[in-house]
Amino acid sequence: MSALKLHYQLHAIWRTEPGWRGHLRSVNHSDMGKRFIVAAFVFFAIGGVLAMLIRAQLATPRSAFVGPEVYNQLFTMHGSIMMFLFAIPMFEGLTMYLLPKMLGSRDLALPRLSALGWWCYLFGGTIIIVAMLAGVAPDAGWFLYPPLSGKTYTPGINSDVWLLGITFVEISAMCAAIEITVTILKLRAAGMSLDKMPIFAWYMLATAGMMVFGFPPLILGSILLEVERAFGWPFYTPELGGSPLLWQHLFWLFGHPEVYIIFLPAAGAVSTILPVMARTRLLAHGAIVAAIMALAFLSFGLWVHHMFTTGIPHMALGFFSAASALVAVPTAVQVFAWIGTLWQGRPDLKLPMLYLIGFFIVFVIGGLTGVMLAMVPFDAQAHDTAFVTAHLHYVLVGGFVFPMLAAAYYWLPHITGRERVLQVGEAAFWLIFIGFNMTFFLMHLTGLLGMPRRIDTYPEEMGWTWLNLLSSVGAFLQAFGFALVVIDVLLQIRLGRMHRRNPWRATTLEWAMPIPSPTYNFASLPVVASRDPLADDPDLGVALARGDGLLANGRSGWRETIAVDMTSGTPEHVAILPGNSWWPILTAAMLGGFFLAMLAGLYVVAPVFVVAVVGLGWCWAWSNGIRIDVGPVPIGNGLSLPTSFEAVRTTGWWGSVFALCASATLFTALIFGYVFLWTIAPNWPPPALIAPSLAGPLLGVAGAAAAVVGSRSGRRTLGLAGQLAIVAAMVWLLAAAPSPSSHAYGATSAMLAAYAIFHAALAAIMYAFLIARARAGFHSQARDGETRIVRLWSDHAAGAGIAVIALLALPGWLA
Ligand SMILES: [Cu+2]
Repeated sequence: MSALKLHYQLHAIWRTEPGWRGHLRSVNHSDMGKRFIVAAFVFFAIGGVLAMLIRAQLATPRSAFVGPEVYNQLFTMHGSIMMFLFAIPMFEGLTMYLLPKMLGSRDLALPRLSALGWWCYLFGGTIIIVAMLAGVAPDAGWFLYPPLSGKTYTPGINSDVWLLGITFVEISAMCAAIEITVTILKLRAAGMSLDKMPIFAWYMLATAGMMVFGFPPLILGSILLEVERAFGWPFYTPELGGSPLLWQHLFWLFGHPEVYIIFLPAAGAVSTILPVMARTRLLAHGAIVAAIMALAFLSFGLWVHHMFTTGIPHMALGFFSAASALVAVPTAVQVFAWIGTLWQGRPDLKLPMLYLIGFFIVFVIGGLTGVMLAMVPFDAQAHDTAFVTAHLHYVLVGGFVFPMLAAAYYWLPHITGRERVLQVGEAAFWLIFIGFNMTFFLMHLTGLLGMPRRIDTYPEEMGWTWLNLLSSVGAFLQAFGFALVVIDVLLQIRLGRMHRRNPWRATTLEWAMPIPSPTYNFASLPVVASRDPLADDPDLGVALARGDGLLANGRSGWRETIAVDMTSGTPEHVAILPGNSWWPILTAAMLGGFFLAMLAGLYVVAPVFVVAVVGLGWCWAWSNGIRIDVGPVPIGNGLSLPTSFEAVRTTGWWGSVFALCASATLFTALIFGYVFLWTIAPNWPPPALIAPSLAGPLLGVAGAAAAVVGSRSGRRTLGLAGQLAIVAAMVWLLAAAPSPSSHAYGATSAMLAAYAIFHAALAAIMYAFLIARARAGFHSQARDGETRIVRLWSDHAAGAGIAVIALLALPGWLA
């Protein structure tokens, strides 16, 4: 087959339809990646305008530019937008675009999930921005501490906008986390064992893993606070057995890992770009991988350093202070490896390199002030002052924005297929670099002089006037710099000369394709033998386009790519990926309807949207699968592999594993909340404990046993009945419980039961689905992937049911 004929065949299979239809239905990873990047940049610009308004207000003492109400909304929205609508989606976008290309795959593992994530992000972000324009933006600070964010002090819908809007957006973060993890583990080039994987993939594996375990505590905390605000369940109200400190724990259980969730992808870009700029290989690859894993692990043990001043025990202070200082070690390992890489290479001062130098300087200063704040006595002085604001910006702008600008200039030729024109980017760099340091270096001093963060104005006697004015001037310099970056990028897109392949002479696979890239990435898939495939064979891209690699065909109109064994990279099966679809956008729209109904207080309408989501999910799942056995198919090189229809562990199975990991983390955080309130909160134990008769718990245990047996013996009806029995047992337990609004005990008990009911009901629906699918001929001896997936969900629901029964019934029985 000629290269051109192959191109036409693959293009017909992978293309995005023209016009609006294509926009709404596309699931292609390059489309999704570019959309995330553009939208995240738009939100960045909005957040930046808010920052300019903040600096305008603070430029002079006793300023009346904006009033305190507006000011509260400004800083809350600036922080929330930059964290949730800019930073995370920006690296998600970059990763979605790059990852399959770097790994030698044709798409992400679960393309429709990334499309769902995209629409949830777009709709959720829009809700938040519209609320801001309507003047009801969140105004309790980006970490939304109760009681300030509770009903008493924020009676309007401001906090609800945050809780519901951000949770909606978090769905996209969870989709991305699962998507990225499964893609890295399963959809790599043949021969790409873990040790031959590009360093960027290691960073993203750690990041996505951290998201799976880091986001659920925040999602739980938000659900609890929203339920408290909507229905008066007192999770955070001390008079009724709650505690506002529970929110701080749940928030920072997410919030500290979040810093590394943002930093690690940026560091991944640094580790990828730096060796190319220095014309050498990355030094100490193994040590960096170890440092990444250490950071991912350690960052979950640090959250209490955000709470040093809340009166926690001395032992805990010592432990968390030491742990906070300890993260400097793996960070330093990376910094020294980067310095060593520069040392052994011959660095080229191209524009991405300039931004990397900016990153080094700013990020190292941020790290050093971090070590200062890890010391409890210093933190007690600097807590809630502008010093902390300065530290945070050095870490996040240094550790994220500078590397992302380097990444933008490095990979832009890949996206546009064009060269830069003029030298606008260099001027932009100097404006941003000087402006940034002017704004935030001085803010350290303002903070040490005692200026608290988040105050809307100050009298001139405090002596903060000049520092604040200079900070504001610096902020406007930065804004000009970012405007120039936009102009530079637009010039490149409009006027740049077309590039040939691989302009930087890089060695990773994303450059082994024509640029801009075709929708299917590789006309045939590479077999790799080292970490630098393009160093081994600089003409690899041409060979792949000719069809010399694997899967050089357009079989059955299927979107095919190779799935490998996780560790060795040996080809395992041919993953058949789903094509363009209406289901993601429709599901996201119904989810949006649910969140809007909650926001409007239409609690009767909200369940209608839940039913719609379940119905759409059913149709979505129904649209997959096949009714005949196809057996192994040839992939080239004389090899044959089964398709994912007949594979043992599909990407869908792995996706379910990680989705359940996230859910189990949420469940663990909920149990933590239950135990935390029981032991720490005032007004415990509650007036009365649940003391059910034996029948309810026995019914639940019997149901769990039936579910486990049913899923293993292929008796789907037994599994279905078992799950329904768990639901019934939970209702039985709740009937014996005190009212949820009377005491935090009743409220947490009801939440635990709700978790078990949710999972048991979901598993029951899945069994019903399996029964219908088997009747319709989608299952056979070989094609039982769906049964395996349902077994995972069913086992989890059974386990959660038994855990909840123990947690609710035992205290009453033992008392
Ligand atoms: Cu922290």
